Amino acid sequence: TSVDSVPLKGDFAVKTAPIVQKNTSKTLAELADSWEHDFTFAPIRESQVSRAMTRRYFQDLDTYAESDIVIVGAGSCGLSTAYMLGKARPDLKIAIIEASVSPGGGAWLGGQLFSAMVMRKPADAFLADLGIPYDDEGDFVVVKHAALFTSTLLSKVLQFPNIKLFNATAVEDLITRPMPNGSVRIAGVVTNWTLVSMHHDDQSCMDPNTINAPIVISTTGHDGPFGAFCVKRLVSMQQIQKLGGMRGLDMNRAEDAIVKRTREVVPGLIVGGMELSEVDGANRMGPTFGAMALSGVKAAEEALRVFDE
Ligand code: AHZ
Repeated sequence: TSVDSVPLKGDFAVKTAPIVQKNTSKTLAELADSWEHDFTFAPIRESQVSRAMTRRYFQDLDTYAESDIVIVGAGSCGLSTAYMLGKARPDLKIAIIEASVSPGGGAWLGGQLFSAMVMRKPADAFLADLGIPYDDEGDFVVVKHAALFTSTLLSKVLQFPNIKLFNATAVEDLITRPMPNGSVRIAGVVTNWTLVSMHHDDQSCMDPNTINAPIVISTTGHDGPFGAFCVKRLVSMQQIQKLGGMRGLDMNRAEDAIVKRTREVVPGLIVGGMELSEVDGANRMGPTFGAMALSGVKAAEEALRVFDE
């Protein structure tokens, strides 16, 4: 018998007894009078905090293990896609997998280290739908801070009850099913904690998790440490021959091309945003974000076509 076990036995009953929560909610005005007098936080036991988080997370893992749509990457395109899907179909289960701790990808600044975000028309329609204010400069509009765009979009996406963001989680592989013609259809994703994904070379036995879904939408950005993940995997599994490779910067050509080419690249896998530039050899656009928003709108439409069929 360990030294701890004796007191623990009696204690255990007390610790597991349900803690009755008193409704201690106050208005901020009532709080203002209390700082010097009776101010105190409502009581809590440490285990309640752990359980409040882990119970929900594991419930979400269970719920979203079978999803309707998985979005890979929560940058400007992935979040725009999620917003459109969440609005259109509250009945679908949508999981977003984001490798970084912080969702938003490259859309926290407008480009370089500057704050303002430029969107060419007609992408102002997306801002209007979100209720984000902007300066109208004729052919383009300017949001005063890219973070205003990203935080507004993110807050709306996170409020949809049928969307779950799993951040700090990387897509490590794709689930496939054979097709009669010898190719494959994408049928979900293989995931792992990003910190685990980063340590496969020096730790063993860190097998991944999975999410089954009939539609995966990949918006992992152009090639980089994490970018273009799904399309690079399509090449290594011989589902597309090679990548076109993102071309140099040409704002006019790039934005039109990304929106027009947003599509199901192989059965079950829709690609949007800058990941597409790697598939098709499209130009980059630099710091203009209209194509990311409208590629997201189009990716959502492509996905919904499958469910509406
Ligand atoms: O962390 C990545 C980022 O948040 C995430 N991601 C990448 N690989 C992943 C993986 N699993 C999970 N294997 C992954 N998440 O995907 C997100 C991509 O966001 P982004 O902002 O890089 O891409 P985007 O296509 O939404 O927006 C591109 C914005 C650009 S790049 C550009 C240029 O270079 O010219 N111009 C614009 C407007």
